Amino acid sequence: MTENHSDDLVRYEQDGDVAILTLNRPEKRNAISDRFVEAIALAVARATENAKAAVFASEGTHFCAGLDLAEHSEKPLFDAVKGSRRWHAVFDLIERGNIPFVSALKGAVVGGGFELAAATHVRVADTTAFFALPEGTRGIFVGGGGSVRIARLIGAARMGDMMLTGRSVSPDRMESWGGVSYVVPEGEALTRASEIAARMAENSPVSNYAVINALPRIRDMSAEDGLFTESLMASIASDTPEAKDRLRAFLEKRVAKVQAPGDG
Ligand code: 1HE
Repeated sequence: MTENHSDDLVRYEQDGDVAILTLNRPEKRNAISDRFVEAIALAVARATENAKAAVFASEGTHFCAGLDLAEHSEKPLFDAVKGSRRWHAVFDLIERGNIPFVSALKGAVVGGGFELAAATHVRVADTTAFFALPEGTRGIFVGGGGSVRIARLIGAARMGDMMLTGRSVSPDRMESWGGVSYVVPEGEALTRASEIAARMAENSPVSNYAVINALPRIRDMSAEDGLFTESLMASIASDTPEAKDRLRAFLEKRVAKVQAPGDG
């Protein structure tokens, strides 16, 4: 495992092809300040350059308490707009970048913390995780892409309920809503997320790129445009030497078949 502190707010480690990005401001429950957003941007760029998949993890008992409310409360209006647009730009590097991201969730996954998790491609929560959107309580609104990403993930009605009531949602309920894909015992989210990322890193990078970039765009298209785009993406993906090698390896029985499901 190599380690290098590009910014101590986000610790960067790499294990083979998998980068581990650890939110590292536990004394403030990993609340995201402007400097924190830039540290995430740096770490994401580094992972995208050097790794084939990445995991967002967290120091302390919580994933992330969202926007740094102390910093935000001092911001003039235009700075708040620019700040929100910066979150959008940085989270877009995660959601529609070149490699898949997995988030390992525990404790508070709140406000902007949930928005960050929603920008990753797979979410793994341990049983201590709780999800909340307390923006209504704080007199603000989501600004980190949640009205698009979280609403599409769990549905605008459920998101509206969370925002209007400020209630906390358990990992099991969030799984039934489609907001997380795996619920694991306490303390095991990072291990499971790392295993999932390692599996993703074995895929063809072009296939991963297509999943990350084509799928969400196709969802936003008409069915007719989506099907046409799918044909183009499928042809590009399968026209690579890597795809041809992988297909040959299957036909020559040199690789494992698809397995029946294990424990998920
Ligand atoms: C913070 C923040 C923060 C903690 N900004 N400083 N997010 C929220 O509304 C969630 C606010 N936080 C909480 O409800 C709780 O802190 C937690 C449930 C996450 C954790 O509780 P706990 O008991 O472990 O910690 P704590 O004692 O509340 O907090 C420890 C310190 O972190 C304390 O500072 P200290 O100087 O008194 O030690 C807190 O003030 C500080 N802290 N959370 C700033 N968020 C892009 S738009 C997104 C909009 C949003 O994200 S809205 C949701 C904001």
